[in-house]
Amino acid sequence: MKVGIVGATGAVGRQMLDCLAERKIDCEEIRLFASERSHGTLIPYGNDQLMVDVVKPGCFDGLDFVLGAVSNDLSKQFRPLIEKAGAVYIDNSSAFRLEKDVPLVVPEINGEDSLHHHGTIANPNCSTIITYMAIAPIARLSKLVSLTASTYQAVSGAGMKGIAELSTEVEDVRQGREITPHVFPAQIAYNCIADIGSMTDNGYTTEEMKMLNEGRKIMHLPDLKVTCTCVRVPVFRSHAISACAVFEDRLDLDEVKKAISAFDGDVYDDEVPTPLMTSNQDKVYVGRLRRDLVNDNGIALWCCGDQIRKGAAANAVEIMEYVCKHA
Ligand code: 11C
Repeated sequence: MKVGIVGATGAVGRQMLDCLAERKIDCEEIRLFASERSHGTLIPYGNDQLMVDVVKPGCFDGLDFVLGAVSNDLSKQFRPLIEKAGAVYIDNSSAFRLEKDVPLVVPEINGEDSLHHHGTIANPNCSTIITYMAIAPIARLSKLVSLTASTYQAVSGAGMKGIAELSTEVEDVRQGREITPHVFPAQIAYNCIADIGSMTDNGYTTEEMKMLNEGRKIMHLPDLKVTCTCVRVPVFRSHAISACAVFEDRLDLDEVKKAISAFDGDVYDDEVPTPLMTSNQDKVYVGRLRRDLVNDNGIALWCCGDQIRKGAAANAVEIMEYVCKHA
């Protein structure tokens, strides 16, 4: 298999490369692409080092898959070149997620959808992946009707620059220096910011609307109702979500725990999962399962997952594996 990664030097791009190595994917060739600034950078891969190139005419020729970890604008530029070269593009941007002909896939939930691609497959938003990984096994017991969620999103969701901003601000606070946020809309050190993405007309942010729109598509539930509040928290890695989901039936909590434990990619944890304990691994941890006190058919839970891995890079690599295995 010949694989390319665009955006190879970012947090998600680097993790994609690590995932290829960890999962021992048999790659005959790997080509890394990034901006001019990173041209010539060497990135370790196993016992080798791979050199980062820039995207130029013909650079995708002969590749089977290209994994994308670039902005929406760059993704729109690269997609036609990748498709023309005959490679399957697995894109982590939000540019094409809601397009009818682009499957939006979490392999454990709707892997089948990836087999109906027309050249591009989209990787969902990170909080969306982690939340529905927790909800999907329950939704197999009874139809999911609605979801109310609040996210607690790590700074690395905004890439390397988000990590740098939290580190800098913590030091600035310690030294008594004035804080000037650049990446986040307010100081993130010792703070929480309920403002991720950009504001839309209905008072929800773009990030919050992904939980609704992408959730409907992944779960094949066009009428699913979702209310979401997305919050940035001063955590380096792993997003956490407090979710309350309402189902058609009143479910037995032990049955629900069993279903979550049996679901590929999930761990049910009777302790309280935290971002620290779920960082640097691909599993989604679910805990605090309890009956909703507002709606008889509601279930409340807490889940955590590494958003650079399962929320982005690992999910993309799993999509590639799924397509290879089933095509
Ligand atoms: C964040 N979830 O934590 C965002 C970043 O739709 O894939 C990813 C945005 C997306 O800031």
